[in-house]
Amino acid sequence: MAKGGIVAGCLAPHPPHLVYAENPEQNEPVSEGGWEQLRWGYERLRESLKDVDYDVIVILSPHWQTYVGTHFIGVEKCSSKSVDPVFPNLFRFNYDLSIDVELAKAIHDQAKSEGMSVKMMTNPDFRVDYGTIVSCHMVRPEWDKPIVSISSNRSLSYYSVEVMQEMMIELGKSTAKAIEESGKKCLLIASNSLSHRHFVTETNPPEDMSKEHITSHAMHLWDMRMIEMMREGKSQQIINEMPEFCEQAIAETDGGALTWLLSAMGTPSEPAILHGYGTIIGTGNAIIEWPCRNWGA
Ligand code: 2X7
Ligand code: FE2
Repeated sequence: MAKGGIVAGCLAPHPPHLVYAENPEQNEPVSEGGWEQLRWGYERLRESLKDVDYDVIVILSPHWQTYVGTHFIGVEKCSSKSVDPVFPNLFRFNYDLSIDVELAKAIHDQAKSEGMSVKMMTNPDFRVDYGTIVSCHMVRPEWDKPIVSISSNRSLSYYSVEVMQEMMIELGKSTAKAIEESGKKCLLIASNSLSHRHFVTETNPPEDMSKEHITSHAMHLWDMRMIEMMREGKSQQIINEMPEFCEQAIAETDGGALTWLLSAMGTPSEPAILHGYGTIIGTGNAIIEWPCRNWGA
């Protein structure tokens, strides 16, 4: 069997506002648009991936939070309505998706053999988190690929960003090894915003773009610093600076998704492609692609 591999890694943020603004048939609320810079960024990412052949999307979302180890969805079909607990006015989305349980189990088993605490989630009524759904929808609205859904182990809450990073680096290596042995071509998604300080009141209508901006200059500077490092291929420096970034920018990278992604790609020194940047209720969001398929073996 030919070796599997990662065709691309993506940083693909999940504020439900993006799906709300797109008005897909699966989402109940109706909008007049909004957040176009980010939605055009997703358009550019989709264009970049349109001729890329892959079998499965592997995604880690900070909104599926598990406190004892990392969990993987282990049921083949998930279908229900996902309602954002904070923004039920924007996101009530009917989803119907397939899970690649075989690959999920392979990553689980590999991580377990490395001593990690892991669990297959087999509850057939499990409600898939909105982070996973929004990022997958924005990257591949056709919903024609199975996914592997990985939880965010909140080791940060018990320990520190440093411990979270150690665990995500290991999970990334286990993910890469299991993918290689599976023979499958995979698209990896880290589903998170960058700076995450947000406004606490909503405008009327929510898509009033005259009110949208970053919450502070400090948050802007952190976001630009992280993006520049990604564009310059400085993955190791990103990992080194992650504790300060998480603390000072209240960054959503605290869920471990970006560290996991960088580790799975081998902490690349190749430059990433920035497809778009924009704010959503004051948080910073970048759509970034690492085109691993072009890097050679
Ligand atoms: O989950 C989110 C987020 N990360 C950022 C902004 C707004 C809403 O939801
Ligand atoms: Fe979020």
